[in-house]
Amino acid sequence: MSGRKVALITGITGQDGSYLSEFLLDQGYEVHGIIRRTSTFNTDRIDHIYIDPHSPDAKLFLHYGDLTDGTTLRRILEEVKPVEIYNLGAQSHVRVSFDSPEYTVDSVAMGALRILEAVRDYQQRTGIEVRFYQAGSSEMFGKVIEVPQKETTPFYPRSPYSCAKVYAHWQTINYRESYDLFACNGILFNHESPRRGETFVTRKITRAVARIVEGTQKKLYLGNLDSKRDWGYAKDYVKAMWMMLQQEQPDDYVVATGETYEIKEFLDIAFSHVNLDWHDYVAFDPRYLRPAEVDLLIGDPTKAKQKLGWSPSVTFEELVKLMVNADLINLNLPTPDGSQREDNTLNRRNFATIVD
Ligand code: NAP
Ligand code: G4F
Repeated sequence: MSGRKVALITGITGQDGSYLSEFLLDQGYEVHGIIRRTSTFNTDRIDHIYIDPHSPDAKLFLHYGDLTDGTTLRRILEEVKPVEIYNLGAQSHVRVSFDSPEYTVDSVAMGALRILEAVRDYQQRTGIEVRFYQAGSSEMFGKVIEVPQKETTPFYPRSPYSCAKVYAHWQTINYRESYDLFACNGILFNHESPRRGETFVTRKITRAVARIVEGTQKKLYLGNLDSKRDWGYAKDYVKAMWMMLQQEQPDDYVVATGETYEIKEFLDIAFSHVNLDWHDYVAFDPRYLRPAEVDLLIGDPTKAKQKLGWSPSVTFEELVKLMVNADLINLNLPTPDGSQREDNTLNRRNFATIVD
């Protein structure tokens, strides 16, 4: 591996992209991210680490592009010359993937293929190794075949999103074996944080708790409360991505806590943290049901622990409480345990814009 520390991240404006950027900057990397052009700024999660690129201190650089636009991806690769690529970009909402299957598959499955093709050509032409991380998902396990789920558990995807992730997973292995690419799949179980998108169930709940305390929300409408998830803390999980690319050999790893909880248990902790009973607020709306559900996810992180030396640092209860606290603080409300802001994404210094 060369001594250059230059990383390229797709999906840099997402939950994981923002934590990974912070982590890589701390490790001394020059970080490049691909962002989509939007009519309003969508860079809230990275604004606090963005410095005007004219400054000699700038280490974070942004490029307009899209996973559905292969030409631009190739051009950015040629320009940036990264030694590590983290492919985190995706239409990542499972329920939405049933509404927009073609777009989901284009960005998730074809997007990964487009980058792999670009890396293959670049590496062949320049002889420079580019290490590649593919953001795989526990959703790929889908229907329960084996518990806990590990690297060898067969996939049974149950949504357009997870079918696309399975495709990207196998193409990553195919390119590793066919073209000798240093390409790794992370099979990450659900990971959450105060930066989690507001329409995923955990953040939807913690945000509602804060708004109910504030008095601006009366009810929380949810779908299926019976599914179980293995929920960890996103900050821990992005470190595992980096660890995979620092190994001598490329490989695939499950990243999980090894514990699973029902959504009802998440509700219990979140509401009781502010002395409320969720049964008084939660109502059912069939709109949030999926045509096919993933009932039980629980991962076996033994390989990641043994080979990467990775382990989760935040318990389920701590995770729920830190998310509720962050949403209370966002509304300028006191936290029950007096904790302060752990997250700095609202301390906006600049808009992270490329062309203004
Ligand atoms: P996220 O918050 O939804 O972020 C997704 C990122 O992808 C955003 O930056 C988004 O940009 C970008 N994106 C969407 N469509 C794109 C396109 N066509 N071209 C380029 N970029 C595009 O997701 P996350 O939670 O950070 O997850 C990161 C990755 O890990 C995703 O691939 C997800 O599927 C996967 N994953 C997540 C989990 C989890 O529990 N969080 C678990 C397993 C795997 P905008 O900001 O412009 O929308
Ligand atoms: O929070 P969710 O939308 O996450 P889901 O479907 O597990 O997917 C997330 O984790 C995957 C890793 O396993 C990632 F690959 C994926 O990108 C994403 O980050 O839903 C969790 C559970 C589901 O069973 C869902 O049916 O919560 C249930 N649920 C119940 N009511 C709800 C709601 N989910 C959402 N989003 N909104 C609801 O109102």
